[in-house]
Amino acid sequence: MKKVIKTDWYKKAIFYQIYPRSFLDTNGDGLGDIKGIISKIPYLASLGINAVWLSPLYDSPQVDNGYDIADYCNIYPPFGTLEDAKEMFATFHKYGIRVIMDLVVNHTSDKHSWFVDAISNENSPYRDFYIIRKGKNEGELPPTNWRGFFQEPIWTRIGNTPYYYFHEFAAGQPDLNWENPKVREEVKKILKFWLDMGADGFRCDVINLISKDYSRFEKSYMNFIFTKFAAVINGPRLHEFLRELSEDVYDYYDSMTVGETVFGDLEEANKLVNPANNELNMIFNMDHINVDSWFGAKWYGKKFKLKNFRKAINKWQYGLKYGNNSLFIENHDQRRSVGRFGTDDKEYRIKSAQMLACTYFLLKGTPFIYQGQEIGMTNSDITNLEDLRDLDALNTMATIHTHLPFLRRMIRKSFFSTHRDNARTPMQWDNSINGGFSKGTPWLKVNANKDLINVKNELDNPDGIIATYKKLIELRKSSDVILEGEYHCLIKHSNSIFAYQRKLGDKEVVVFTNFKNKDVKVKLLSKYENYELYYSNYEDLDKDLMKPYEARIYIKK
Ligand code: TEU
Ligand code: CA
Repeated sequence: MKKVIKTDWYKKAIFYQIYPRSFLDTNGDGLGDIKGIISKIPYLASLGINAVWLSPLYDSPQVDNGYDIADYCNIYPPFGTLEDAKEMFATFHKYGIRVIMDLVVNHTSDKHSWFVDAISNENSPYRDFYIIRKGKNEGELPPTNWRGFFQEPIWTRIGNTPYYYFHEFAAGQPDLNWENPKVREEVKKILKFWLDMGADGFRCDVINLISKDYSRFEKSYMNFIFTKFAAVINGPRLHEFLRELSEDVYDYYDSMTVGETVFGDLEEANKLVNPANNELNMIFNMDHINVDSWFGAKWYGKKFKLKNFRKAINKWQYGLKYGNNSLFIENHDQRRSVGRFGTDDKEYRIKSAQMLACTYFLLKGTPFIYQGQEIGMTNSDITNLEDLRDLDALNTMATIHTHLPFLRRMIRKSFFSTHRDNARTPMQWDNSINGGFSKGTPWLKVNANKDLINVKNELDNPDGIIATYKKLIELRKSSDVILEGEYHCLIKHSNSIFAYQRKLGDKEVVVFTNFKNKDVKVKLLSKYENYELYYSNYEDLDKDLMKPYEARIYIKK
């Protein structure tokens, strides 16, 4: 095989993220499936998007909805078959849409044959695929008392042996030992398998956790969060490992990668996406998403302040030297954006969704739309723990019940508005049974507002949210200012108005959005009176005043 000259198509990509189990169920088992995805490709194409990211489709016990993979080269049977996947790639490509898969290789499932073999005996050839250590006191205690992202103890004992295995996420997600070159060779085989089948790249799950600093593993027995972070985040060989994947695999395909980085910082990011380093094309940073929580722990809510949001946006817009920023306000781990960031998911739901769309979509970078975001889907209306499915959510609530019972009531409210199932409720297509998602019993409760909020209603509404996204996509596709222009923040201190300019030579695109549910005076607006108004979500515009959740886009040609 020969190395290819990359077209860098990701720079012009407009992504749509599909969460397969909640997208469309075609056989009534309550789970979305590949046939459902295929049947909606014309709809996706009609939005104007030209790339999709698919959350995991691989065979998996679904402990973490597919982020626990038992067989990387097969499809989870309820989702379909490899033949279905091939048809899906081909159909997307026919519509000019590229497809990236979710690559989850920081950990596997505990049902993966490597892991099953690894724990079956100490001499297993797969023993060193994982991170296995002897516990303290002949195994009575784990090597350390650390906890992982899902609140679980980070070490789980292997049967009644003195040994423990390491897992940053659930016990069903043992971490791979990337120091072992055989692990890296297996990962390369997986990449090739999918690229050869038709995938155009990967969204790389928690990619900055793959290299660990084992020298810090015994530093403290106690669960000091920063000691643990230093041991697992941005480890010493991260850059080297990623380069190896590029040189051995990605260089041979016109593919792209976007890495999810956990608590990633700008300095690391600039190394990861610097083309000279040949590691990743883009990364997801979470700074702007984390502004309304303490330490990124979503249920420890913090009041949203536009100035913190702006600070996070500016940091990355000005600070990322290479590659492209990934622009997003939702994904399958976050609550819905309407009703968040100071916006309203009731009276001003549509205006709010449109305003947020304008705020992030024309920034410098590559935008992502998460399924349902284009119709302004709201948080789940589930109020009982029994109806939730996400293990992160359930573990968290269990931890609070056990360790912080006195905070239970207080946290309950923020918990229900922030857990991950909020974004995972079934897609609302129309006002038929289960919002058109499934004729069976959906795996997660459909929101009761499905008769009001659904794709059919949105498509019928020329002033709706889909219409806004279409306009934004059209502008992105036709404007070199959006593609290449500089970013300038126009209003630096307001806690109501977000305003920015994209500039290329004499050409400009200017965006103003109002994050408040009231009128706000904006003197600067009059400066743009003579520019062409490309879009607004209101009819009669004031010269220097913005209505609740108003958005405006001006163009100077
Ligand atoms: O998420 C990584 C991650 O650490 C968080 O976004 C996490 O969900 C959050 O901190 C918990 O509150 C990725 C995937 O996007 C997520 O769906 C998986 O569960 C996780 O990795 C493990 O694979
Ligand atoms: Ca199904």
